[in-house]
Amino acid sequence: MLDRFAAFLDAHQRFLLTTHENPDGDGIGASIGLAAYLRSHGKEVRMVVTPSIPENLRWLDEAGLAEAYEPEGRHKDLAAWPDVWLITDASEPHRLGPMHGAFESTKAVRACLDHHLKDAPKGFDQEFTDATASASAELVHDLVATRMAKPWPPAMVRALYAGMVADTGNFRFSNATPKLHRAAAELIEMGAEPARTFQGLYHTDTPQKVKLWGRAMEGLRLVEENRVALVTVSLSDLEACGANHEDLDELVQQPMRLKGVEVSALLYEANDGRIKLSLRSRERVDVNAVCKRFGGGGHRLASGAKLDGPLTKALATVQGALAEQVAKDLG
Ligand SMILES: [Mn+2]
Repeated sequence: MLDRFAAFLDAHQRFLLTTHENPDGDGIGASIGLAAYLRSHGKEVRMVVTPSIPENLRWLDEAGLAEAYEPEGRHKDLAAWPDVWLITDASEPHRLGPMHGAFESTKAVRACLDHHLKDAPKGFDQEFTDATASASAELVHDLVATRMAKPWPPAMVRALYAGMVADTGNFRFSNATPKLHRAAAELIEMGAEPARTFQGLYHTDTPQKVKLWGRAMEGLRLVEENRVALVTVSLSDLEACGANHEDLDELVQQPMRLKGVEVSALLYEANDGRIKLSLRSRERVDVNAVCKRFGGGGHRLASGAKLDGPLTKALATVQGALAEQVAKDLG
């Protein structure tokens, strides 16, 4: 796959690099790494991000390559610029969010570089996917490994390492393969800094967020013989802490630290008054089945849905559905 990808890159000149909406460390890391590779091969490269590069990833982009998407401003004619429009770390065009329309209209070759396990990608002229890779950054690493003399540019080294850290939870998840560790070791030899990367990616919370998590955990409820954890956050909780909805990211994972908890549920009030439900399962309970009952979905172990308010009513509904699913899956 990578030989085919390298030949494809060689054959074109102007590359627009984008990743999924609300990008993560891997999408940004893979894009910045690939941009450095393309530039070293004399290519023109732009990188456009929706809505903008997240605060905790800005240090990866010292050159200021990432342009925040401005559909009414400087990116009005974005679709006309590239020879190749490449999406990294996603293989479904709609994951571009607001950029999707422009992607559909472009005359450029539409391509993706991705490692997600999905059905065959649709909506691309060229697809480069490998579901055995732990991260898109690993794919870029493997591309560069046989095609660029070492040492590689510092920005590339930092970005690829950060992408690997981001997608393996700092080498904690089951996708942290021996091969990935070897690649990461090479990057460290070229200057990647594990401590700085971890601090940069993860230790960036605000006091407002930490207070909100404390408040949410204060209200933690354990039901079904302590196998189900329930956490709720209302708009007034957010207000009381000076926090916002972004601060809820990953909160649903928190109760999974508890021994014996099989399912964690987070319910929070959205601005429109509806209730967003987020579910995580350790391994045995099918939370996708629960979310499907409410018109939502996702994966067996991570899923979401939207319910009508108020929060207390939604909580009771969800609790009932979880009790039934737990009885079914755990007996
Ligand atoms: Mn990824």
